[in-house]
Amino acid sequence: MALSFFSLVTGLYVLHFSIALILVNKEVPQTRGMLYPRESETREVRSLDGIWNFVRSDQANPTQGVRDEWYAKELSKSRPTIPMPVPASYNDITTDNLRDHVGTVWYDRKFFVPRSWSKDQRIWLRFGSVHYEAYVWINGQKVVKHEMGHLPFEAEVTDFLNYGAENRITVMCDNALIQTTVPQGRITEVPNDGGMTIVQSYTFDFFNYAGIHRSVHLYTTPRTFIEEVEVTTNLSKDATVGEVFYSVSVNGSAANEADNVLHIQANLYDKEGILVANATSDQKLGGKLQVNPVKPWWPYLMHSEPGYLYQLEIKLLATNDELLDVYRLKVGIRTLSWNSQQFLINGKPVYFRGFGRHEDSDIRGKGLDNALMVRDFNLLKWIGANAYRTSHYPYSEESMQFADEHGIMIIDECPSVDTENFSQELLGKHKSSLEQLIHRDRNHPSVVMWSIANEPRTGSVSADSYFELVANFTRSLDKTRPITAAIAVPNTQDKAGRSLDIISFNRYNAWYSNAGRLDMITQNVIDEAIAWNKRYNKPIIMSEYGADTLEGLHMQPAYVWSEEFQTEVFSRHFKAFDELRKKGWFIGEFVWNFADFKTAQTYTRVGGNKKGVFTRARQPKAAAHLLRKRYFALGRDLDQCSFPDDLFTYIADLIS
Ligand code: BDP
Repeated sequence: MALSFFSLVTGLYVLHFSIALILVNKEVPQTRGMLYPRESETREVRSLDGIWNFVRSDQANPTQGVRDEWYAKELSKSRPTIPMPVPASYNDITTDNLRDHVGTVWYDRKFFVPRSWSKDQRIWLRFGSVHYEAYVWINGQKVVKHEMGHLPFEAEVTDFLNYGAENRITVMCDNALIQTTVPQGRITEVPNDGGMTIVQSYTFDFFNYAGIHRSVHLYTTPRTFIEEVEVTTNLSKDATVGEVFYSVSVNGSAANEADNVLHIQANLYDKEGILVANATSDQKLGGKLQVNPVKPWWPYLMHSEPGYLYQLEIKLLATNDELLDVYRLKVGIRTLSWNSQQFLINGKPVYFRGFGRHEDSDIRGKGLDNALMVRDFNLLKWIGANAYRTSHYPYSEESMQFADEHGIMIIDECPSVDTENFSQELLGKHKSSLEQLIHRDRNHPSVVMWSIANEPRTGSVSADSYFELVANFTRSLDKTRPITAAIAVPNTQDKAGRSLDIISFNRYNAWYSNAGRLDMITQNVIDEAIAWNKRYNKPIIMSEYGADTLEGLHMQPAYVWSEEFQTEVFSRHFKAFDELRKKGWFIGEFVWNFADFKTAQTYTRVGGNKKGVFTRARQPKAAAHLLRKRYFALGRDLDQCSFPDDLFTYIADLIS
């Protein structure tokens, strides 16, 4: 009996084993709207963050809540609820084993909608991210379904709300990962002490945190409103004149009236709020603004005023100049270019010195946390990093805005990690994840590269056409940024590199290979980077290297897991990087990882992955001080930045 019951459950999470050798390029749905919710004279924003009510479904019966229509009334009427913070992962909040729950969970809360909102406007409900799949009801009516963690989605709820009255929002979230989700996982049915249970497994090395991870907003727009704004920028050769090209899409009935010719008034303000350029759009609602003299957007430590942002004000006007809508966004004016040797920003070659990171912290898991975000940026700047990769999924919109402001360059990665079993269905979802990512992040000056996967199994035959299709699709959406992927298969076996613009490789010398052998790092790194470059004739980045390190464990001579060992591993890599830098095509070094983070339970992980330069509580390990000296030394050598006063501790008069 139990067996057939569980077979039914696993059947719901059908396992796909299709080894599709012929992959066809099919269209993926295009994202609409989803401008970050901002208040203006025509828009209001309200947060639904706070404590919600929460119910976990019976693992063996994940669809019961849908069948029994738990969304039709308050959740507490169907099941006992517990309080659950939003935003946060739900996994580490309770004292029982919610952590390892597989399948669906439910959230609900009530909220008030003022009477004033009923007047001639539209109301939108927007989620910053729910991992992995979400179904949303308002007052018992289904309003939106979305698949894919770490990316926003929204729905118009104007006709679902009670105005001047209380409303209820219900969310069902499913964390199950199968072979056709992004990322992939497997659900299996295994015996346990009580009979049978279902188990979620995955190969990627971070905990599959789930829940309502980012903020939930209600916001208003006018009936006819600015739905999309796309911005690209350019600089004159001498970098004195800047150009901002904007294109706007409008949604609403006024846009369809033949005698109403809508137009855009675009105003650009500098940091002091002074108007530096303005223009009226053409009939396609696009146009160009010219800024002379311009202050370009520069990365941190590459310029004395990094992260310079202008404010672009977009005003939507009717024929009679009636103001219909206003939306404002920050714009950084910069150019990107690349060739077989270099990656350049504003015409200047870039050498990346950064990190692979995770959105991860104690208790909240992957939940948005402003305190953590600001602390992390303070540490990035303290250590002299100029870049990070959003390994292995899109990070919060708030952190993207913060990176813009602080001049931190981002390699923006979609949620495809350890990609394998290349099927047509997976290809569609993978492309959709990139479409959603690019739609969300295309206007950020901090985003300088798209990463289309981390450690995909690119040795297999079908990886060849699969990654060609993914890369071409990405290029069709954005030609202004190069494409990379962090590859771990040996270069002789790789089949994806030919489709990329920049090759990133991950390798753990003295850790996963030749563990403990500090004398087997430098030459291996040099040889491998050269081999990648020889094979593809493209710029090369080392996107991951590192060693697990238990804070406070000291051993001399260095021994695996000790702080001395991590420091030595870094130093041996630095030697290799300096050799490689002389070759001209080696353009960056990214430590794995910025901070310790949680993983699935395995005997290789003591409380999680400990390769952080910072602890999970964001305090430096010994190697952080070494890395800081290197990143600032590189900054001074390459970008003429100055040293912070406390970079070198006084030792003696004899040493300078
Ligand atoms: C790499 C993965 C990364 C892991 C790291 C490690 O890209 O996600 O956390 O190895 O094992 O292969 O520390």
